[in-house]
Amino acid sequence: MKSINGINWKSKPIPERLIQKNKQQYNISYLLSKIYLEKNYSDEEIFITLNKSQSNKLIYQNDDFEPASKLIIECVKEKKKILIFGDYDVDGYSSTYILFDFFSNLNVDFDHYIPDRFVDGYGPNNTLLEKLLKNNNYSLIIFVDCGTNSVDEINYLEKKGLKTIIIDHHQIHQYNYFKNTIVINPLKKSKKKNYNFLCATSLVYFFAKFLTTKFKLRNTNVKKYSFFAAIATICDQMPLREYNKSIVLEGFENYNQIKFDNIKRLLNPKNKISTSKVSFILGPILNSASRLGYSDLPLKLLIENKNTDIDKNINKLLTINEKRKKIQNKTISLLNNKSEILNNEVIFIFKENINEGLLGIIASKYVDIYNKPCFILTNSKSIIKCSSRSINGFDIGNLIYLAIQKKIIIKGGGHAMAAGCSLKKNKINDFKNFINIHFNKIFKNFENIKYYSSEQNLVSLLSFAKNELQLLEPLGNNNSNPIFLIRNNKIIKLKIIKDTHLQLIIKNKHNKSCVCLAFNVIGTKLGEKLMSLKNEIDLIVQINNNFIQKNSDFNLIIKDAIA
Ligand SMILES: [Mn+2]
Repeated sequence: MKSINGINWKSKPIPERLIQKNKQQYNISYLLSKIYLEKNYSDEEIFITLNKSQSNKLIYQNDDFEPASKLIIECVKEKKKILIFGDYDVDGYSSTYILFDFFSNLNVDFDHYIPDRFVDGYGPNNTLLEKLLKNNNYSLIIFVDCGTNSVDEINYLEKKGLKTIIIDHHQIHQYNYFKNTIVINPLKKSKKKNYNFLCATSLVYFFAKFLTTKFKLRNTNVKKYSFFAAIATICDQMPLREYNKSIVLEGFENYNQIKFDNIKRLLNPKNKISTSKVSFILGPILNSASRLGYSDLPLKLLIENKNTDIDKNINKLLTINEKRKKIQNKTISLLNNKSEILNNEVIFIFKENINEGLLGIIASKYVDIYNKPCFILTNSKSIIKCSSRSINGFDIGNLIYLAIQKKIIIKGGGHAMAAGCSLKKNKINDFKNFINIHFNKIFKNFENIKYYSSEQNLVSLLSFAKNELQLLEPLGNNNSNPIFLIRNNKIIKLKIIKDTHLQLIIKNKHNKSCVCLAFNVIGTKLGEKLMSLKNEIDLIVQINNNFIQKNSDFNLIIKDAIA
């Protein structure tokens, strides 16, 4: 069944016996049972999803918590100073904030530092460390969401007699043994598969829980921290499955109970908190700061107590975000070489003098629209910087690691879905070829097959949306909103929105009608087809899950159509 977008849509064959078994065991519908099986949910995962209120039981133990806690206890006892060093994204801010808040309750002297994306770059470097150490007598540095591969920097600190704790989840390029450094990174021991996808903030959250018992702090509000673990998990594009699912569910549950205006004012309090609100509203606002050179602003907002200053920081952040959107749209229109994008399996664009802080967000925009891995490059001082985002099945964190080994790029890192690197200008073509060779190896004989869950009609979808869609939450990365096929639709009304999207009303043979949205389709084959349609058409759709959050009218999102 080839579609307008060139996809071969199929329905996943699931044994009838298994569908029936789940249906009875969990007292759920046939459709939901099938979707759980399609997504490979384990029994435990189904149980967690159906019984959300099992909070406070979340525990993660890491062998390195104990030695790391000793370093902190030593600082408290001996009145030594700590520096928290974070990353300039939601995961980094959240990790830094939790430690900041936690240390504020202890009698310990500490500072924090979020590097400037343009001046300092990602993670620590020796020049920066030298500067930070010059005026301060730090004994311990805690790196959060960075540091895993900072071998030179750790050696430098150890030589200076400092101790370090690294709390990070980035892929480890080479495991090094350090004398005075504790590395908390689940990827050190990759056997416990369940925990390989924790973001840095989740690690810090569990570490804070561990410290609470160590320091016998009864009044520390760990609840608030779980919300930060949830938003960092979502914004760092961690798979929303198994343990991460519980973390997000717990964080959202606690969000409703905590009074934390610093964050709540960024979200419309009338609507329920959801993964899409976090990834499309909260995340981009917080991340926009470092993209335009205000790396420490989100943290300033999080740690602010005075109401007037909270307002000031929020307004500043919102202004920066609007500016970011403008520059982003301008850049995208500058890069938009449609034929190059449509004719290649991997999007690879180099353009001079674009804002390097926006590379990643533009790459993820392209992945959303075209469903292809995307690499965006620009010049930065004397080198080239690249930021990339990927699709399931193409691990670009590993790809970057291989490219470093082959000396194609200078340095870089990341995880499966998002990575960054820097390279010399004369290596751009080598890098492009390297990526394409790897992509073709993995997707050899690649037939663009995708699966829809099942054929449904407007009535059955409405009932599923009302009663069961929320039993799949949190929807997002690796746990996507299910896709359905609906046949024989007529388009009875059509409207172009903001020059890029379509809003239409479809009607089936039983005269049932429904509002549909098709995003970013103007100028594409799908858009043309929908706009010129005279006959009936079979559509590939998702339920717009804003429906649950805003209680607005039921509507569908058109993803594709069968010619
Ligand atoms: Mn992270």
